Amino acid sequence: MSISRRSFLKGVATTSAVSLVGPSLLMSSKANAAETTGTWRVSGSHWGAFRAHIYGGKVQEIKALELDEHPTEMLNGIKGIIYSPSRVRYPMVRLDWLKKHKYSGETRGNNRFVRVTWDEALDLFYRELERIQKDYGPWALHAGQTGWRQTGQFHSCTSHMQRAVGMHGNYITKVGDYSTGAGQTIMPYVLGSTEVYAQGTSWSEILEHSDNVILWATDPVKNLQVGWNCETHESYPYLEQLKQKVADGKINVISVDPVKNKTQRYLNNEHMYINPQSDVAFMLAAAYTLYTEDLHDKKFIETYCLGFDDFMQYVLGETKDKVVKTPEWAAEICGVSADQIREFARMLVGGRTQILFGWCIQRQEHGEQPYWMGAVLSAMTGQIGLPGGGVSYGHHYSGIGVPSTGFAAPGGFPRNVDQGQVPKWNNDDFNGYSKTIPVARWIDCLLEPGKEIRYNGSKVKLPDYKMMVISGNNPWHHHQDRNRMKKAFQKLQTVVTIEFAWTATCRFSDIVLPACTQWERNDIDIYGSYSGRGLLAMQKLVDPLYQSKSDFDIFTELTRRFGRHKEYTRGMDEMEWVRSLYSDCRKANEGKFEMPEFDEFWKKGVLDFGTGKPWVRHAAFREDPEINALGTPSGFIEISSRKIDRFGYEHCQGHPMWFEKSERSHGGPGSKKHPFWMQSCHPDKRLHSQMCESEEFRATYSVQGREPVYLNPKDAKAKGIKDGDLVRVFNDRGQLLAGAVLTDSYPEGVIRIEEGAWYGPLNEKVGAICTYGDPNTLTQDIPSSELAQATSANTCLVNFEKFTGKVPPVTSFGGPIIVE
Ligand SMILES: Nc1nc2c(c(=O)[nH]1)N[C@H]1C(S)=C(S)[C@@H](COP(=O)(O)OP(=O)(O)OC[C@H]3O[C@@H](n4cnc5c(=O)[nH]c(N)nc54)[C@H](O)[C@@H]3O)O[C@H]1N2
Ligand SMILES: Nc1nc2c(c(=O)[nH]1)N[C@H]1C(S)=C(S)[C@@H](COP(=O)(O)OP(=O)(O)OC[C@H]3O[C@@H](n4cnc5c(=O)[nH]c(N)nc54)[C@H](O)[C@@H]3O)O[C@H]1N2
Ligand SMILES: [Mo]
Repeated sequence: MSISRRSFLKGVATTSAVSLVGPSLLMSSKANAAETTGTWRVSGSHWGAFRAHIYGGKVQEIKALELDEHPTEMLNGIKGIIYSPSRVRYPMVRLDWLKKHKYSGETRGNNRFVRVTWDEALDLFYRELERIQKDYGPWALHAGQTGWRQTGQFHSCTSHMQRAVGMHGNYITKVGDYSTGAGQTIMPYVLGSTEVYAQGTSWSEILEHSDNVILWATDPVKNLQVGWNCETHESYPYLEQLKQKVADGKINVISVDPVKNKTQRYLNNEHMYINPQSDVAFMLAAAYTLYTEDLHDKKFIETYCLGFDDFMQYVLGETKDKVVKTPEWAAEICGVSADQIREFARMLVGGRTQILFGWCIQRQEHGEQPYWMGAVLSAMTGQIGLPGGGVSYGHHYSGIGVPSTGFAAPGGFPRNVDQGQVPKWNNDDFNGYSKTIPVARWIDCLLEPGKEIRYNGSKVKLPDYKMMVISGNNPWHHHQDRNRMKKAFQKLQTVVTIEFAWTATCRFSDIVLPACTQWERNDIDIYGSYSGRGLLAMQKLVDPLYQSKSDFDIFTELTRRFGRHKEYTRGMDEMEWVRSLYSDCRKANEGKFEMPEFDEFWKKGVLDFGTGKPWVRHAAFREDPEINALGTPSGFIEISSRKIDRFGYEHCQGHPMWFEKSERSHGGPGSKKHPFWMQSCHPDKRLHSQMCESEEFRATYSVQGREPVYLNPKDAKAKGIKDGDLVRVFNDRGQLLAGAVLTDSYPEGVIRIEEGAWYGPLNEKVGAICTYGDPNTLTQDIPSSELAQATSANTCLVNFEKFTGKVPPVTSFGGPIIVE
C-alpha cells in the first residue's frame, strides 16, 4: 500500500499547455577565458539550482540560478560541504574490528580507524558479504535503510548500493519512511491514497477561494527551502500573496501550533496556541460542537462518507471510554478554552476553509489519529473537493500546491537487478523471518530478534540480522534513542557505510568507503519535484576530492569482485548513462515538451517548461463519487473503517480516538519528573544532518560551538539560564549539551532542538553525554501504534539545567582518530 516517493513522482503528471522557455542561461564567451577568470557551471541540490564559479580547481562562489527567485540562504553552506574538515578522505577500517579478528562490539563507536587501500577495503566488504550469505543467509543482511541521498537521477546513491548488493544476494528491506510513516499508512484507509505525497490543491485556488486557511502544525516558509529533487522555490510567491491577504484582512489565516513558527512570524497571522500532542482532543471537541450545534454538512456526509454514526456515538460518550468529548473536556487537555474551541468550530463552517497539515504531528505516538481526525473534521464542513476548501497533508513539502506542468520526469539508475538476472547467492530463504520490516523498527530487530509484531493488518517477525550496509542515509542521525542504538550496535558483526561526510554513522561502522559529493560528478535532475518545472544539468564542478569516488565507481569495483560489473553498469559509463536517461525522457515527452539534442541541453544547463494549470484535490470525487471513487475499501471517505476495526488494535481502532501519550507535557504523564516537551523539528539551516559539517555556515547559528536549544525566557530564568549559556538537557534515556537561545516564540514548557545536529558522544559508552546537541540522544524509540509502527520522535519529555561542569570539546566533527 505504500508508494515510494520515486515511483509516485513519476506518476505526478497532470497535463497542461506546453511551453519551452529556456532562455540561454549558460555563459558562453566567458567560458573560453577559463584559465584566467575561471569557469561557471550549473548544478543543483536539494536546496536549489545554482551557478558555481570554478577557479584554480576549486569552487569559489555559488550563485542561485536566475529562475529561482527565492533562493535559500543554505546555498551559502554548500562550499562548506565540499571542503569540510569532516570529509571522508580515504577508505577506513575500524581498528579493533580489523586487528582483533573478532567483531569487538564493545568498542564500537570509539572512532579509532586504520587507513587501508581501496582494494583492501573492497576485498573486506566482499569477504563479509560472502561470509554472511554463506554462514547465515539473506535474513542476516540489512541493506534496506534509505534517506535523503543527494540529488541527481543517475547517481542516486542508495540505488547503486542496493543494485550492487542485490546482485550478490538478497537482503532485508524496509517499508514506509520516517517522514510520514503514520500518515501514509492511515490515509489510504480514510481518503484512499497516502495524501502526504499527493499533489495538492493549487495555491492560486486557495488564494482565490479560501476565507480561512488553517496552518495546522505546518511551517512551509521553513520547510519549502528544500525539496526531494532540485527545489525551485516556486511556492514562495504564493506565500507572499498570502501575507498580503492577511495584511489586507482578506483571508483569515490561523496557525494551530504550540510555537510561533517561522511561517507564522512571516505571515503575521493569528496564532491558536495548543498544548503539544493534544490536537485530537481539540478536534474531537470541535466535532462535538459542529454536531450539537447542527452545523455539520449532513448531505455531504450522507453522499460521500461512511461510518459517521459510529464515530459520533464515541464523541457523544455512548461507546468506548464513555467520555463526552465536550469543549470543556478538551480544554483541560489542550490548554485552549472551551469557548475558543467552539468559536474555532463555528469558524470552520463560517466560510470556505482550507486545512493544511504538516507532518511533525504524525511523528508522535498515535500519530495516525490527528490525520484521520483532520479528515473527519474537514468532511463535517462538507468542503472536501471544493476550491479553497478541504484538507491537505503536504503543502509544506517539495512544492506541493504548485501546479504540475505534466512533464514526464527522467528515470534513474535502477535500484533492483535487471529482469531475468539472479543474485550470485540465489537464496530467498529468510528462515521464517520477515523480509521487509517497518522502517523504524530496525533497532528492535537487534534487541529482540525473532519477536513477532503486528503491522498494518499483518505480522512481522523481526529478523536477527548480523550485517548492515548503509548508503545515502544517516541512521545515527535519523533514528531515535542513541543509547538504545549503542547497545543494539554492539551486537552487529559488520557495518559498512559509504559516505562523503564522517557522520556518527561512520563512527559506529567497521568499513567506511569515501564517496564523492554530487558536485564532483555529472548528472541530470528533475527541476521541481511536483511542479515539473524543468530539467537540470548537473555539471561536475570539481574532480572527486582526496580518494573519494562516485558511488557508481565504487559499486562497479565491488561487483567486479564477483564478475557482475557488466550487468551492474550495463556496459555504460557515467556520461553514457546521463545521455541515455535524457534520451528516454525526450522520447517520453515527444509532442508535449520540446527538448533539444542532449549536447544543446547540457550547454544550456536547464530547460524551463513553465507553469502548469491550477487544480483542485478531490474535485473529481466530489463531482462523481461513483466514477471517481476513492481508493478506500468502500470508495467513500471512511470516517469509520471496518477494516482497521477488524485488525483489533488497541491504539488504532475503528474510528479516530483520543489516546493519552506515554509522555506528555502540561500535566500529562511523565511531566512531574521531566516537565518539558522537546520538539525535534526539521532544521531551518540544514537538511537533516546534511550541512551540519559546513563549518562557516554552522558558525552562523551555533552557540558556543553547540547546537541551539530554543527556550522560553521564563523557563530559562527559573533555572538561572541566560541567552548564550551552555545547557545540559536530559531525561532517563540520555543527556546532551546545547547552547541556549531565549525566545518568546516558544511557550513555557516547550523547548526545541532541531533534528540533524551531529551526534558527538564524549566516548563510546552507553550514557555518555552528546557534546554537540543531537536531540535523538533523548527521544523515545517507540512505535506510533500497531498500525504503522512509525517513529514517535516527538513524544519526548526532558528536563534541563545550566551546565556548570568542565566543558568538554565537541567530538562530532573532523573525522576519525586515525591510528597508524
Ligand atoms: N528526532 C527526530 N528525528 C528525525 C526526524 C525528526 O523530525 N525528529 N525526522 C525524520 C525524517 S522525516 C527524516 S526524512 C530522516 C532523515 O534522515 P536521513 O535521510 O538519514 O538524513 P540525512 O542527514 O539527509 O542523511 C543523508 C546522508 O547521506 C549522505 N549522502 C548524501 N548523498 C550521498 C551520496 O551521493 N553518496 C553517499 N554515499 N552518501 C550520500 C549524507 O552525507 C548524509 O549523511 O530523519 C528522521 N529523524
Ligand atoms: N529547512 C528544511 N526543510 C525541510 C527539511 C529539513 O531538514 N530542513 N526536511 C524535509 C522533510 S524530509 C520533511 S519530512 C519535512 C518535515 O515537515 P514537518 O514534519 O511538517 O516539519 P516540522 O518543522 O518538524 O514541524 C512543523 C510544525 O509542527 C509543529 N508541531 C509539532 N508537534 C505538534 C503538535 O503536537 N501539535 C501541533 N498543533 N503542532 C505541532 C511544530 O511546532 C512545527 O511548527 O520537511 C522537509 N523540509
Ligand atoms: Mo522526512
